[in-house]
Amino acid sequence: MSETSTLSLRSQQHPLICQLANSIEAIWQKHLQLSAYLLPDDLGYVEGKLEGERLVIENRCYQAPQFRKLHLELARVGTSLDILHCVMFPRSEYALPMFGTDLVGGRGQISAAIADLSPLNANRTLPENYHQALGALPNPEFSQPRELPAWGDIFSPFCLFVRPGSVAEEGKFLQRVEEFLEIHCQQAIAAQPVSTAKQEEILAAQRYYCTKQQQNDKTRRVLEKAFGTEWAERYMTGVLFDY
Ligand code: BLA
Repeated sequence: MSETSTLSLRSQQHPLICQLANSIEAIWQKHLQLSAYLLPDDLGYVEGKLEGERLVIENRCYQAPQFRKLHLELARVGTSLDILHCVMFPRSEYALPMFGTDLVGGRGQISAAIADLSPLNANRTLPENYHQALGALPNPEFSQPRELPAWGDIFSPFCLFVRPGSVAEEGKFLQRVEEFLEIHCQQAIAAQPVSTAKQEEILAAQRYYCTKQQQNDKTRRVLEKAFGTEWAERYMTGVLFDY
């Protein structure tokens, strides 16, 4: 996907989506040694129809020494639904959590804003240094917290899931996600490779995380309506949450 058209979709989306997309890329570029990551076939840019409305998906994908895949996706359905999706998949050599964020909104309102650093180990707890760093952050209040779905046992106690109630709350959400990303990139570049036994555990935890995310019916439904069942399955298991 060319730089200009990704930037143009971003600039048409909800301001929080545009701001978060810019922040994610800036923080990645500041800390990580990015290189290209090739998506399967031509899934970088896709268009489909959802109930007569155009669904456009634009992907930015990189890799880095500590991450097998850094995925930032922007999507727009007609003029009514805007989506930002981002996941940082660590390489199994590093005992790092999985950063993920999803913003879903439309017609001027973000309905779902979620961000987490999700544990990737057998007992599903964050490494101690993450616990300390995240616990030391200011923890702002939000007027409309949201309930995690049943498959959400993958998320950490630091998971933030809200419907931002004002521009001020959108700003607070953005700031907290930026803090998560700063901590995560700093921890990642300081991380040392782990034993092969530990790598097996990390891989199993990454599979568990992806299997759970694949159970998100709300995401699946949007993709199925626009592109059909088979395509949606291939996209959810091969692009959004591959392992
Ligand atoms: C919710 N995700 C949603 C919703 C939609 C999508 C339409 C419902 C919004 C709402 O309830 O207000 C759709 N999300 C998409 C689509 C894509 C996408 C089509 O990313 C991609 C093309 N989802 C993630 C990641 C996380 C995540 C990385 O992709 C978390 C780290 C979470 N999305 C997530 C959760 C919900 C959600 C927890 C709420 C699900 C529910 O309430 O059942």
